[in-house]
Amino acid sequence: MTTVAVIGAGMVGSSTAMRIGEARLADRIAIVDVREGVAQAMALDITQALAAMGNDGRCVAGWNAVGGADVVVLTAGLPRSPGQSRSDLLATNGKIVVDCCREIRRRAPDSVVIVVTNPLDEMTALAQRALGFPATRVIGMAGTLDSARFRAAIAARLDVPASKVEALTLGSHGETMVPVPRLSTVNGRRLTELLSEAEIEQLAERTREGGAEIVRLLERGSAWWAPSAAIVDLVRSIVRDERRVLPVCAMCRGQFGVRNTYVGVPARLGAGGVVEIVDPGLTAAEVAGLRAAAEQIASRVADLDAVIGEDPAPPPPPEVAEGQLKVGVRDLVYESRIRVEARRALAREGALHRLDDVVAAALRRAR
Ligand code: 2OP
Repeated sequence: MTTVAVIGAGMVGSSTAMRIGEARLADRIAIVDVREGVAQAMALDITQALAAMGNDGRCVAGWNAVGGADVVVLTAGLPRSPGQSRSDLLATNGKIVVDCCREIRRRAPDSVVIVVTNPLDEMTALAQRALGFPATRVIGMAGTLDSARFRAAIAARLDVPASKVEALTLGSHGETMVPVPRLSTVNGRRLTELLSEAEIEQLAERTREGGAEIVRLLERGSAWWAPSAAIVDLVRSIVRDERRVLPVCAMCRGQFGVRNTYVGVPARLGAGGVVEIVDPGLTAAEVAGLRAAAEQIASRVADLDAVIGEDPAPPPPPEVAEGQLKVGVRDLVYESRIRVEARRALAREGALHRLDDVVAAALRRAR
């Protein structure tokens, strides 16, 4: 029996729960909201909708229903208002994420957690610390959404079916997003052969601004149809152990030169979460974009302690469980700080190429 829990019964959460039911990805769907009546209403409405469709799936409300869930989708938090950036939500949503993670840790300790709450990259890093789960079991959903937006923009510009377009975005779910037009194709032809650099940059910018464009139009709330479709893509690969490579916010442990930081990268997703992070053959310039995104995320994560006002992390799990480097949870934040400070100092000296060595030496001294 497969249980998928969705935390947050707003538009993203409830449409995700409905899509999971429609796609028959779970025998049982749990839905939770701080507004208990709303979660109960959504559970009833979704169960009745599934019955209308001849589908035996059931949706149940409340934290009790989350017990033993295989996958938990965390959407709880405030959406952006017009004019707000995703990072304006850092403090408010950070507290909500930490509270929800306490419950998830207790009720679904073996689950794979997909974080959707904004600011996505920072909330994913925070959730991993608060959960104390191996980083392979905590990922953020952004890349499948941003790549779908890039794909839709390319399809509209060239007037071709979206199904004939392959598009990839990496980096953050924000201004340091890294659309990768070099690896984007239309009917098998490289996008870079079909449009000029300037035209591609316009599409990339529209993609970076894709969420904000909808927030402005809605005036209240943010997108849900594309986010929920993009979430379900991840849920499917996990519950069916499809091991597809999808762009997600995942913890890098040295891949692309990014150490112990969450950032959007291509990852193979299976039953236990991230099976491996995959290098699609990025150029030096694309890797530089990815690293710039990772550094910005790391510096914001380093600020989270002050925002949250308490240490949400449980005792560090033994890293051997992940077969990774011996680095404790606290070090993730500590290393981010060292990295940000070292980066500033080395940039002044024009010696950024020494960054990894300097950070590694500082960490050795600190331990
Ligand atoms: C979006 O980009 C809400 O961040 C989400 O639409």
